[in-house]
Formats: sequence, C-alpha cells, structure tokens
Amino acid sequence: MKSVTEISGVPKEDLSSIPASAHPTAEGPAEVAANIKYHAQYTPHFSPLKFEPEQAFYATADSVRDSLIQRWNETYLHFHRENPKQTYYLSMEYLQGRALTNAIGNLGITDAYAAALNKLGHDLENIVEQEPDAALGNGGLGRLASCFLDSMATLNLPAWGYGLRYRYGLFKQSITEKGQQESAENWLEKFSPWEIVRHDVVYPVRFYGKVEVCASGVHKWVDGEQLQALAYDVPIPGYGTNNTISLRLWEAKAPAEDFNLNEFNDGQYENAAHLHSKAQQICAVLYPGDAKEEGKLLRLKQQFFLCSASLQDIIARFKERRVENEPIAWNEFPSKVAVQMNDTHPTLSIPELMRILMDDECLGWDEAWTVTTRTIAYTNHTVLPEALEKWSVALLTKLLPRHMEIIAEINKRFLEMIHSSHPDMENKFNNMCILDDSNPQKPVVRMANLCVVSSHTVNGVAMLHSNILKDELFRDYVSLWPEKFQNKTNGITPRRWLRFCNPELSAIITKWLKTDQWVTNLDLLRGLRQFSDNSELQSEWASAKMANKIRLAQYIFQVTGVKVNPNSLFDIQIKRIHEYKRQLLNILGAIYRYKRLKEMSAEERKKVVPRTIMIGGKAFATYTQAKRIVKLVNDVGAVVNNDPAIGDLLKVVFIPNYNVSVAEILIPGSELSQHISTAGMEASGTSNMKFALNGCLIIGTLDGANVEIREEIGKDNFFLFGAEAHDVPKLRKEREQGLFVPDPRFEEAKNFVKSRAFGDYDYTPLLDSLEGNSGYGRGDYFLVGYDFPSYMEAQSRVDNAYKDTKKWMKMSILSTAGSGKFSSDRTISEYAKAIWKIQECRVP
Ligand code: 26V
Repeated sequence: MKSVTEISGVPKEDLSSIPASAHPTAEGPAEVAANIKYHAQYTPHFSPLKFEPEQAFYATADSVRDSLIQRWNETYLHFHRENPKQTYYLSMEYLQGRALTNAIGNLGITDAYAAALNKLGHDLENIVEQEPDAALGNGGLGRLASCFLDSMATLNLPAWGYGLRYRYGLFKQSITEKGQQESAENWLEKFSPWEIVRHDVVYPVRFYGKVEVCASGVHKWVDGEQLQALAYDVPIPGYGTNNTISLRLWEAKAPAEDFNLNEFNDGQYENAAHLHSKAQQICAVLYPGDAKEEGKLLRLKQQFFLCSASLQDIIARFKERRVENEPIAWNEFPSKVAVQMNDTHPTLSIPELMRILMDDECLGWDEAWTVTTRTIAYTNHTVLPEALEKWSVALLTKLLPRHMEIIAEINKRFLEMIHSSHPDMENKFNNMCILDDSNPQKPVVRMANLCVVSSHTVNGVAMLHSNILKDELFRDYVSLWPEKFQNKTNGITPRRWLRFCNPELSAIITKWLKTDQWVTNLDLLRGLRQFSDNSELQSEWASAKMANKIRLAQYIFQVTGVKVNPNSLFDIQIKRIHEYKRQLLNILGAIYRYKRLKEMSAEERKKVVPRTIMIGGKAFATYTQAKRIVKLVNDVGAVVNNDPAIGDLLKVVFIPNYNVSVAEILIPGSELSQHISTAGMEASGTSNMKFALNGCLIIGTLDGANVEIREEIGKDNFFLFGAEAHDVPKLRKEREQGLFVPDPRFEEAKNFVKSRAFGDYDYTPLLDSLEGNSGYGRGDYFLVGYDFPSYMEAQSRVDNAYKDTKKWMKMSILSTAGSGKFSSDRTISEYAKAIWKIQECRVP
C-alpha cells in the first residue's frame, strides 16, 4: 500500500522524513506535522492515498481536536470537583461559522500549524477555507450565542451552551433570474471533526400522551410516544486559557425497539421505521415552514426537545455533584444552576422544570415554583409583534398535555395574586395574562408573558431596547416587579471579529499600543485615540484597509463575476433581509444616485466619489416582500454594473449566501456600513459593532446599539439621520391622517423603478407598500419615505468626508478606538455578575 508520503502533487522528499505518529498534545511544528500525518493515515475518513486540501483540512482538524479534547476533559473534571454554580445557555440557534482558525488562535498554536502544514506541502490559509460553516442559526441571535460561548470560555466561567444539531441549517441561498432560491445547507455532508458523539448521554423525550392523577394527588404524564435525545459535544476553547467548555447539541433518535423487524421483512418499510422517520424530522432544519399546522407542531416539538433534554441533563449533573448519600436539597438547585433562555424559544423549560420537580421529584407547587423562578432568566431580542411567539392552547394540549395544565395553573395563580395584592391593576390583566382567550375559538399562550412572570430577571439587549421593553412592551409588569428588568448591551468576540479576521489591522493595533492585551481587554483600544492624527499610523491603517479591500474585490469577482474597483468607497449592508432593516431604503438611495449620475455632464462626474454598494442577507423562504427586495437589488445591479456610461462610479452587488465566513471577508474590507432600521425596531444589532471595531464608519439611525456606539466613538464620527424612536408613532399617525408629503427625490427613485428601468419584473406590490396611508402592507409602516431625504443628506456628508482622506482615516481610527465597550467579554461579565451570580473557575 502507498503511504501518505507518496501522494500526488506533494514533493516526496519533504514528506518522507515526517513520521506519521500520534502527538495529541503537540505544540511544535515537527510534532504537529507528525500528528496531522498520523490522522491522515489512521483516522479513516478518506483514502489514505489522498492528501489534497480537503483531506489535509480534516486531518488538521482531527489533530487540533486532540488538543481540544484534553483541555475539554480537564475542564469538565475541574468543574466537577469544584462544583461551582454553573450557567446553562439555552438557544435554538448557534452561528458558529468555521472553527479551525478560531481554535488554533485561541490555543496559541497558529504558527506551529502554519509551519507544520508548510512541511506537508500545504498552506494554512487555503486549508482553513476547506471547512464548511456550521450554520445552525438565522441571524444576530444565533451569532450572539456563539460570541457568548467564546467569552464564557475565555473568562473561565463555568458555563455551557445547549442547542439542537440540525442536519441542515437554515438554507443555502443562491440567486437566479427569479431571485433568491433556497436549497438544503448540507454542512454535515462529510462530517464535522469538531463534535464528539456522546453515546453515554441519552435521555428520553415524550410527546402526546395523557395525564393521570395518582391516589397521592401527584400528576403523571404517561403514554404517547417517546424519542431519545443523543448528545453531541462541541468543545469551545477560551483564548489564552486552558478552559474549554461545551456546546452540547441534541440529536433526536428513535429507540431501537421501535424498529419493527417483522413489518420490515414483510416489505412494510415505512411502517417498520415509523418513529425513526419522525425523529429525523425534529433535527432536520432550523425554523421549518409554519404556514400549516404540521409545521407549527414540528417547531413546538423542536423547542420542547431542546428544553426537555437539556433540563434532564442539568438535573442529572446537579444530582451527580451532590455529596454522596445525602438527600437532594432542591432549595440549593438555584445556587448551583442558572438557566438563561435566549429569547422565548426555550420557554417550555419553565413548565418542564416545574413538571420534573412536582411529578418526578414530588415537590409541592410552591417549592417547585420557588426553585424554577430562582433558576430561570429570560432575554428578549425583539419587539416586533409578529416575532413574539404565541402557541395555540389546542396544539399545546395535544402535544404536551401536562405542560399545558402547568401553564394554565401559572396563569391562574398569577391572576389570583393580582386580584388579592394589586386590585388596582386588574384592568391591566388583559395585557399581562399568559393565556389570551380574546378569540374564544382559538385561545393562545403568550410565551413572552410566561417568561416574564416565571423568570427572576428579564433583560433587553441594548439600552434603548431595554427602555422600550420597560416603557412599552412590559410596562405593566415593571410596576409590579421593577427590580426584575435589566439591560445587557450586546457585544461581539474581539477574537473572531478582529484578531483573526483582520490580522493586518490587529498587528498595527498591537504595534501602536505596544501590547496585544487588547484581545482580552478591549477597552485598551482607547489608547489609539491619541494617535488618530498621526500620519504614520494613518498610512499604515490605510494600507491595511486597502489590502482587505483587494481581498474582498477578489472574493466578489469569484462569487458574482462583477469587477469592482478597490479605490471606490466600499459600502456594505449585510443582515437578514427584513422590511424594518430597510434594505429598500438603501437600494432606493442607490437608484437615485444612479439616476443623478446618468444626468450629469462628464465634468460633473469627475467630482463624484466612486462607490461600490454591497448588500447581502437571506430572506426567510416564505417572506415574499423580503424576497422582492433581494430581486430588486439584483436587478438594479444587473443594469448599473453593465452601464458603460457609469463605469466604476457606481456598482451595486448582491453578495449571495451571506454567512459567518463571508462576513469575515466583508467586514475587514468595509469603509461604510449601513444600520438604517426604522428607529425603535432593531433591538440591538451586532454587525454594527463588528464594522466599527474594524474601522468602518457607520451611517445609521438612532436605533438599537447604534445609540451607544455613537456615544462611544463620538457624534462627529457617525453619519446620523432619520426619525427617532419616540417620533415614530406620531409620524405613523400623521401619515394615516394623510398629512405626509413625500420628497420629490423619493418619488423620482420609485418612478424610475416603475418605468421598468431595471427590467420587467412587477415591483408593484413592493412599491405599493410605500404608498397609501395605512393598511396591511401599505402606508409605509417602516417610514422609508419619511427618512429618505435625511438619508440622502447623510449620504452626501459621507461623500464629502471621503474626499478628505486624512479626515476619513482619523474617523476610522476613532471608530476602532471607541469600540472597547462592545466586547462580549464585557457583556458576559455583566450577565455573570448581575444575573447568573457565577464566578470564574479557572483550570490550573
Ligand atoms: C425571527 C424569525 C424569522 C424567521 C422565522 C423564525 C423567526 C423566529 C424569530 C425571529 C426573531 C428572532 C429575534 C432576533 O433574531 N433578534 C435579533 O437579536 C440580535 C441579538 O440580540 C439583535 O442584535 C438584533 O437586533 C435582533 O433583531
């Protein structure tokens, strides 16, 4: 048999001297190379004859995994021995992206791996790109969860993440003549080298069935169907520490006994494996379509599956860590366990914990309620009414009869409490109750209300958003429990979002600050302020930006075939496509710019700042209006980018299949980024923080975290426009009264689309949403027309500022210098202190 040393394309002489031997804790290049070669030969994923980039990636990842596993085991043991209070972060989404760069970077072994791969005839940069993104999320909420895990590990906190192991993530986006097309995102096509299947960690999860009341009065949930939750652990290394925590992802399985061999042999294949196919549905995709009842049922099953498996696991660990033979002290549970619900998706943790405590552990209601409410906390991530989950009582009763009983009891006791202690608030009860039976045909459970009533702490994700929660959405609860509500402004991990994605800029920062401590203490970036006028720093800063712009231009050419000029202003908006985020405002602005350019004389055009506008993001598959926006951006690009009269003065590019690794290329190469939501509607935003950290200037509204970013980096360094959150209701009312007079430039941009300047596609329904005074999908609910003139004026300020390179560089440096607050290390420290009450538990 040929050995790995004889493979094609790699010089044999170099390889034959490297032994294929296991070195699971290798740190030097020679041992690392031997360990990679060992995995290429003895971890049989591929033919050992092949060692092309793809195989080299998997062998490299297997080698890194060795280092991770050792630290991960030590961390578990250390937590087990120390038995500190531990946080469990429950989330339906994680957007981990690629893991290789992050893992070797956090472990401090990047140079060794780069050198080792060189010895093996490969290039680290190229190997890294072989890895598919782990895309188990939809947007900011999922990426936040992943940034939080990085910070928890880095801060040595005893904390874990729990989620679901979706076979396919959200979807893969491609762009055709028809617009966005979705297909299955096959991230597990080969396999994931980062997960450890835990055949020893399996829990039963029940659905359907009925409730029996025993003679003792204890309720028991019986019958129905039982699936199994199997754990897959993904080790999460901290930066510059041995602590390596777990992201535990559950997969649904059917018990082997449910495979009916007789039916199978009789040719009834589908019947024989009935439960197997049901189990597969649970972890098939994130957010399955829920237009039909089947889809709603499946989403509810997913949520319960996460909650039930995670709580069983948490309780098992609590029991395991108590002193041997001592009775279980349930009142101590909240001093050992903190559960954080990432939005309302894991709300069923509340009735599930109550059920386990009462029905399995025989606690009384009051005792169980005290334990539950002292354990669980809730983060709200949106105020959009359509995203505030409501589940029908009928569906809950069918799928989770015992949980529905418990929810009804929580509601009843809450009502009684108001009645007896706060009779003045009875008129508020319609707003506050958990069960909403205003439509008696279809009563629903409001999950956010259940969360607020049952959690010890409720937090928003930026100051403005937390204030909106307190003043509007949860106002009535605030008068009951003022101390329950907190703000925790979001953050991002500086490791992935600066240190690793932008090595050029990182090196400059380290050089000028004379330390690399900023990677774990981001406030140190403030030290750059004193050099913001320094022309040497400015020129280094400009070269780093240019290098990143060139790399981005190459990427754009590769994925879209459009050639963009790296000397043009790179202007980016990347996020989920949603009407409130107003990609439509951006593209109408681009359309207006294009029309003006066409009307200019050659002389006038010489004064124009060339601009490349990039827009990327996924539209949810059933969100038709968002898909029309994607189509419009692409149609505008097709015309503008091929107009010889315009040349480099304007390019409009839609970046397909936006994900974490695409963001890692786009953000370092950005100069202007757009965060232009209707004020009051974006809870926080986190890409705004990533851009500012990388020296990109922001054009934005006073919304979400923009408000705090602008305060930190200075008002002069932020291109502000638009209505403020407190103006929005009044502006909508004025519109309803027919008082709104649109700006002629706005009319011109819309009419240009109507004239079919961008093809024959019928944009009437999209443009109609901007017309009329009110009504569903009409009346410009998101105030695109109102904000258009001030948006265009802010864009002129951008162009003027860009003409003055020194001024722009200074603003760029000050953006980075002012980003210290937005480290997720700061956010997580605040959660640890004020909500979870947990302390560092560092592995020696
Ligand atoms: C959206 C969707 C759309 C697809 C169908 C299913 C579904 C379910 C929930 C949601 C809303 C999720 C809430 C969310 O992602 N919020 C974002 O959270 C970020 C982190 O806190 C924050 O920065 C963003 O402003 C906020 O929109």
